[in-house]
Amino acid sequence: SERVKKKRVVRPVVYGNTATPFGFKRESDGHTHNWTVFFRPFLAEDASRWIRKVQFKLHDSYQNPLRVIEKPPYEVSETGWGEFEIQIRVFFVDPNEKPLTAFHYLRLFQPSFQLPNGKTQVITEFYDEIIFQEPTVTMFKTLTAG
Ligand code: SLL
Repeated sequence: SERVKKKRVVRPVVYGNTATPFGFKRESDGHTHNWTVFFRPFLAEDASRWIRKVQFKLHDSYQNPLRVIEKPPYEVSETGWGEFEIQIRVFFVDPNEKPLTAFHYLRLFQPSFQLPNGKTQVITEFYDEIIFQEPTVTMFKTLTAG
């Protein structure tokens, strides 16, 4: 499909996870943490204008490991006991624009911060930029529309 020559559009994004320990090991399944993995634009904006959906592929030990999120916030909250790599796939509103794949290693134990209430929280997040090099006409319009 038609592309906008010599144009480049950059979208800063952030992805990562937070985790909080239960403070005990759950008898029924051995789970020890609540966690949330997320993908979001760095700037406050409605990313659904240019993101069609975000897929998070969890470890096979989870039921329905492929989680598809069609609206912001693009995130999955779960419980568990172990760390593993999550594949994040971002699909754009124009299907002619190739989906983006990122990998995030889910952290449950490090880096851990003390909250004012004495509880601990793990936060690990990464800044990145999506570069649309000669985007499709549709995508360019969507990305640059005021
Ligand atoms: C490990 N390689 O051994 C990793 C695997 C798997 C994590 C971690 C629970 C899944 C469930 C869960 O936390 N899986 O019970 O649905 O550390």
